[in-house]
Amino acid sequence: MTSITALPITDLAVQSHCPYCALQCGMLFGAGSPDSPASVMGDPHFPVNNGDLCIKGWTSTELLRHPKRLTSPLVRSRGELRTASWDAALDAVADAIIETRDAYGPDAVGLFGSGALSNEKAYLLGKFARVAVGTANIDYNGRYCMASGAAAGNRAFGIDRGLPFPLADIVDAEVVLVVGGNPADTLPPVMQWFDRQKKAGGRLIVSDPRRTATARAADLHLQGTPGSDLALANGLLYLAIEEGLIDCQYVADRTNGFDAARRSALAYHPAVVERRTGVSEADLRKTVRWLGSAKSAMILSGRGPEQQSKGVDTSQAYINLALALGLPGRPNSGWGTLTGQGNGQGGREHGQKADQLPGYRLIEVDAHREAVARVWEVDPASLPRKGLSAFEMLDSAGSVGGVRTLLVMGSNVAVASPDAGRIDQRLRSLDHLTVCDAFLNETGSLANVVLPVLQWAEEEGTMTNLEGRVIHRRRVARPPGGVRGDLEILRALADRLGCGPKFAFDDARSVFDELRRATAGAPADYSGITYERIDRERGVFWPCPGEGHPGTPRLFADRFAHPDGRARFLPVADRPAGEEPDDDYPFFFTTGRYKEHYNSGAQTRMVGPLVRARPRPIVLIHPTAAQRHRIVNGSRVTLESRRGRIEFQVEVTADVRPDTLFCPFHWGGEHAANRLTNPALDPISRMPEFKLAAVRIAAVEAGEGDPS
Ligand SMILES: Nc1nc2c(c(=O)[nH]1)N[C@H]1C(S)=C(S)[C@@H](COP(=O)(O)OP(=O)(O)OC[C@H]3O[C@@H](n4cnc5c(=O)[nH]c(N)nc54)[C@H](O)[C@@H]3O)O[C@H]1N2
Ligand SMILES: Nc1nc2c(c(=O)[nH]1)N[C@H]1C(S)=C(S)[C@@H](COP(=O)(O)OP(=O)(O)OC[C@H]3O[C@@H](n4cnc5c(=O)[nH]c(N)nc54)[C@H](O)[C@@H]3O)O[C@H]1N2
Ligand code: SF4
Ligand SMILES: [Mo]
Repeated sequence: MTSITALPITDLAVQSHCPYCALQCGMLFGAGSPDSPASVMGDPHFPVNNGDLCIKGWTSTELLRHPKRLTSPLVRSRGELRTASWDAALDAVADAIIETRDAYGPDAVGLFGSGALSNEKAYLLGKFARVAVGTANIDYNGRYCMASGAAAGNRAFGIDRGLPFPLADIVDAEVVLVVGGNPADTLPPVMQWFDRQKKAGGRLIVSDPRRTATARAADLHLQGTPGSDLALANGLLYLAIEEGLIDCQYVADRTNGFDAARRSALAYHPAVVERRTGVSEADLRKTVRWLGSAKSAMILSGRGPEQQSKGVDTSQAYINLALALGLPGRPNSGWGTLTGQGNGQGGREHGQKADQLPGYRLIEVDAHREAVARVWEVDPASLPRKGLSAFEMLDSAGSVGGVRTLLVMGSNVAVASPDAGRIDQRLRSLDHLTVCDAFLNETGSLANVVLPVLQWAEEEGTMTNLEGRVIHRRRVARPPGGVRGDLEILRALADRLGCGPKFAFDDARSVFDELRRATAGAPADYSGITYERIDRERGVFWPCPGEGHPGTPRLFADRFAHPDGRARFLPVADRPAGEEPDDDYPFFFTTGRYKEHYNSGAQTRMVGPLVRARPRPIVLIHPTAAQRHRIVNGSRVTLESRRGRIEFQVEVTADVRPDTLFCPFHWGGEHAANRLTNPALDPISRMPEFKLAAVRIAAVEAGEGDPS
């Protein structure tokens, strides 16, 4: 097994990047056996992490030669998954696609992609759906992740690049407000930038219903009720107006629509907002004064305000505030959303989203269809239209008019989806399910065919980090025999579907060359980016419309991306969540992450040190609520929502609000937090409401003592 303590890295060390989150920390891999690098350390020269890694990064090489690694395709026969040859497995997948297409039409074939996929894979999966299968139904797990922040960015600024500036700009921001993000656990090396900001005299404000590690590092913690973020932001705009903090010149020169936003904010008197959010008027005033009187200030959003059925409007409410204070485009200032997955940014640009074509083009816009059809050498009319969003596609599975054959690449949908009990049933009712993964996760266990794939360190490709910086993942380890890359799998399937020539790529670089052509002139323009440039420049920021173009680390200094160059205010009103606590289900239930585990846990639940540090999910409950239910540290409670019931161990802590229970979603089956969550969807982004469901404590049992 790979050592987790860094061995000396020699001159032979190879630069690459972490398999997990959107920081894409630079790593140096030490020479080991030809099969697997002996050690890994943070790359001190990569300007995002500067040598830091989190515990997931340190331990990531354990995944490479893991005993549970799949090394042969699996095909279900007589009820069981059994090893099979690649030809047999690929034939089975292609036959299922063809049979479904013949019987029900192409839209009955669904494809589910991922923000874990490289740009090349996301691009090719999107092309595979539209050209080889001909289905409208392709979507991906970014719909569960960045869809609300992204939609708000597009609406307000005309472009969606999560951060419109490099992370290093944080250092010189006088004030930073982090809304519903917990980077101390979810992007740990980012904290170096906040530490430096603080040393330079800056202030940090965190809004979170939990007292998180990030909130502890803050100068001010706004511990509002789950789902009250929209009211909070409108309340801050009200106070900014009342306190004369609006940047009138900026509003006049660079924006549209302020009057309507101003009028709608006037309903958010501080007394009303204090009652709605639980945040005191004094703290609201302090927040707006700090933000409004600083020379530079940032509002950074995490999944807290975004994973709500009003996630887009909530994000817009914070953008309205940022615009009213004149922040976007000013140095060390602006609004941004902290992207989550390794390629959460690039993954939402290159066409694996139901409404999208490469380069952030839109599938419903004729000129965009024509541009991409030209590169693909197909008739624009042959391209399908917009398909179903992630949850809606899964929920349609097996039903009349729904998806009947599904291929999943890079997501553990059985664990990560809201109302996971229902999705489990839907997946079981499919005619055929294929999962491409390096491990047999909960979704793969339900599949008809599992195709074992290369892992991140065994193949090359590009990823786009949370700053919009396109980076190069190198091949640093030799794969075990028997596995194939996702690109090779798509090519083999396209061959079987009679589309081989359009997918005849020998490697990631040749796919990237086509991606560059397909994005030329588009919002997310990669045409000037090459592997060589990325290596030379330690990443290139899009848009980069030509090889002579320097790339764009900072957006909005002179203009926004709408045709008139202006940003848009929109009036947004608070509304109830899909489900609010009531007499039957009196608690808010909200979900999030541990530092030691990643998303559905499919990868990190197999890494020894991570499992030892966090063997199971634990529900946080406030002492007052605990006392009422005779709960002590270590008790086991059964939580019930309208959709399911789950038993958890508890930790009693004043870190969480008395009306709120918190639990991570990194486990499946009987530990799946998502058995309780509510699939109410945002009307614009189709983002599910992961951050708030109503639950009750149905039973309490004595447990094994203090869980911590
Ligand atoms: N260790 C680790 N790191 C990760 C990941 C991981 O799984 N584990 N996943 C990666 C991915 S894909 C993502 S998207 C990012 C996510 O990164 P974050 O957004 O930082 O992560 P979350 O923990 O989902 O949510 C952030 C906070 O929102 C709070 N919250 C809950 N409900 C509300 C609410 O109604 N309002 C507000 N204001 N806050 C609320 C939670 O208490 C939580 O602390 O992390 C990335 N990094
Ligand atoms: N309750 C609740 N639910 C949530 C969230 C929440 O905050 N609360 N957050 C949501 C968010 S933000 C996200 S991003 C999702 C994430 O949840 P998932 O979509 O399940 O993502 P992962 O757990 O990262 O699963 C990735 C899978 O893809 C595989 N994989 C990684 N790289 C590749 C590759 O290159 N090719 C292939 N074929 N496979 C690969 C891994 O082995 C793993 O099995 O969960 C969402 N669900
Ligand atoms: S912060 Fe993210 S990219 Fe960096 S080491 Fe940790 S998981 Fe990997
Ligand atoms: Mo995410």
